[in-house]
Amino acid sequence: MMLDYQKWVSSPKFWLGKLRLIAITSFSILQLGIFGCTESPINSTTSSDSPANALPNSIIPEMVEVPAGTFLMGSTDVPIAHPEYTLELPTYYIGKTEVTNAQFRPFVEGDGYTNPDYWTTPGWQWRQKNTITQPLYWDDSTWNGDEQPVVGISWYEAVAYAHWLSAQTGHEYRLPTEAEWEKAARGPNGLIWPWGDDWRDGLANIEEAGHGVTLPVGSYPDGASPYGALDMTGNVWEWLSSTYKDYPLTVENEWGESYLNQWQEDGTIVSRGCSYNCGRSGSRAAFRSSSDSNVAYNHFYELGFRLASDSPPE
Ligand SMILES: [Ca+2]
Repeated sequence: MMLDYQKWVSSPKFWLGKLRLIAITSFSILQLGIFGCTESPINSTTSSDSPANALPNSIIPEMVEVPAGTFLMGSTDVPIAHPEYTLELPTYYIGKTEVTNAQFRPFVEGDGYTNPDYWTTPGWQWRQKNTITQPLYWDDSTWNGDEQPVVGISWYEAVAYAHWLSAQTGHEYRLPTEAEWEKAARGPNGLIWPWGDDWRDGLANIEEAGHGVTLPVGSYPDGASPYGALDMTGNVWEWLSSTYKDYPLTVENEWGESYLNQWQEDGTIVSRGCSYNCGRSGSRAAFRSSSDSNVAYNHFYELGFRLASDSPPE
């Protein structure tokens, strides 16, 4: 995968994408000059003018389909997930794995940390104030293997990456909502763990597996959810687009400009999916957690993310 990325960076297609992006950015600045408008940084990243398919497929996170329909959310057995209730979602797509360091690398080495177009307004202010230019553990060999999930990132960086990838590919990626994450993990009938209702050893990188560190994503293929999503419990916690709310939830748009821009540094954002450091009770797929938007700055290396999308990538 690293080889593919290096080939991509040195390819004419990469530099063509760069030039296109510069042209789009320049055009946005020109628009501001002519019309005096305050263009949304978020809207401009999802422009259909974005360079299409500039990245090699190996760098783009793989997605699995979750078909439309109802599902069981919450659990009477998990105190913070009361009550159990039914929701319905349209078809959507979710990352087969957590986003890896190799997949995050072109965002770091490209203009991910220098172009405010990808960031929410509070996120960009946070990045500037703290001079954030890469994930916290980017240079730490314990955490930075190509196939390990990216960690040490704030929610702001996860959102910016989704906008950046959308701009690179012309396909809109986002973070999953809490409801989408739970259905993808538990299937339509509310499984206790992604693989079923009975605990089985050797299906997840949680504390009792004894690794004490993140593993390459997808290291437990037999622990797949009913839709084929991997590491839905274990390896790293995963940022979602949802703020923490009491159940029952309703299905809402959580990827609009005003929604994303409302979360300041103390925004309470849900994370799901358990880490290598979770006990068995926390590894239940209904278990909920949350963190402040800027939590990477507090040295948290158990937290990464996976993507979602409304439509299948081409
Ligand atoms: Ca996980």
